[in-house]
Amino acid sequence: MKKAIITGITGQDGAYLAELLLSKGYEVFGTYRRTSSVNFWRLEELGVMNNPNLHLIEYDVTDQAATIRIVAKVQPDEIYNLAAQSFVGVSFEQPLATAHITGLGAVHLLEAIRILNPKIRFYQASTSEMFGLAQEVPQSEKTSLYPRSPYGIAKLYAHWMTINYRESYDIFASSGILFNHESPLRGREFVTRKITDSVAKIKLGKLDCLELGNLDAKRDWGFAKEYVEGMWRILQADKADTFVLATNRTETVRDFVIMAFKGAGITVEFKGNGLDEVAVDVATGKIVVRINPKFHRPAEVDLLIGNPAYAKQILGWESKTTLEQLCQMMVEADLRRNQVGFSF
Ligand code: NDP
Ligand code: GDR
Repeated sequence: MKKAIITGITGQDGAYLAELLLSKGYEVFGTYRRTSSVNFWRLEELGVMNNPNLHLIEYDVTDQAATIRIVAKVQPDEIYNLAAQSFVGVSFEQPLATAHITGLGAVHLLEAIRILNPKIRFYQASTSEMFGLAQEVPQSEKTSLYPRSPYGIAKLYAHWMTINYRESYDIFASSGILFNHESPLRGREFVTRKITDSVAKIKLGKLDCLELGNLDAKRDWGFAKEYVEGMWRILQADKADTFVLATNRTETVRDFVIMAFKGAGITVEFKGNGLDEVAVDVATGKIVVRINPKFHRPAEVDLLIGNPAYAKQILGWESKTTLEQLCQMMVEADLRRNQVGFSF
């Protein structure tokens, strides 16, 4: 039975990856942080909490000694480093905490592997945010990097350290440059889930209006459950490498808003410009979306669209769920949850 450590098991990807690895017969050691009220709602929704092969371990990725102890104790075959301060907006307010967790955290794990057992396979959760100010369209493994946030820069450091440990110490250390991937398990601060949750609340009469920032940003959005399959394939490849996982389709935040309302049976129309832009419910004339400048970022990533050809060629991985299907799945989940007062 293979053993895997997943850091950040309480997050969206951690939960889906745990479900996948358990279904493949792995013994999974998932790490979570001590907080005043830990929540495992995603693992509960996926129904894996009581799986006897799932072990939950309290751990903080900023603690090097704890990292060594956990790796020594578990003796894993694979480590998936998903732990991060992963919210771009917050990284502008907490650049140092983001650097410690999102940047240095990866190196704590790489050092543990180097010291204890260089045969352990390591996956680093790199991100399309590293492309930042896009130097090329679509972006591939060969596109040069120009991050635009403390988060993107911390991830860039972890990404290059992963490559450096691969080249310096012959460690099977791979990096997945994943474009945005969403699901009903997405955190509510991220724009897609914020939109689908608010659309559900508006539909049910629990909210009047949704406030957003930059509607022009374009993202390549895929379905998270497919992307964790890609992570697993990356660690089963013949050699360690860097892979882009993406859909190769990009849409604006504005388009996602229209799609989400449509999914709840509401037709909206955007009117006005800049900070005065609003979306109106065509049937009632009510304003259902307006701009709040507090959601604008000091520096923005305007356009992301990935080229996943290399992952398809080497891993046989490709995204299958369309954005319309994904959006519909999220709207329906949020409608169900809001009907019963679910609060995550
Ligand atoms: P989430 O924000 O949902 O999950 C992040 C996880 O990291 C949570 O379990 C969180 O714990 C944990 N964590 C945060 N700080 C620490 C710490 N100091 N020590 C240990 N664990 C910590 O992110 P996703 O699941 O969406 O993403 C997974 C990874 O992939 C992240 O590294 C993210 O940056 C990266 N990524 C995500 C993409 C996406 O579109 N989703 C795209 C590309 C990369 P807690 O629950 O306690 O907060
Ligand atoms: P992103 O995701 O920054 O791409 O990072 P997010 O959903 O936060 O933002 C996407 C785009 O939407 C714009 N936007 C808003 N964003 C949020 N969160 N809230 C709003 O109200 C809002 N209005 C407009 C943003 O400005 C941005 O352009 C995600 C995270 O999962 C990272 O961890 C991951 O690495 C990248 O995706 C790939």
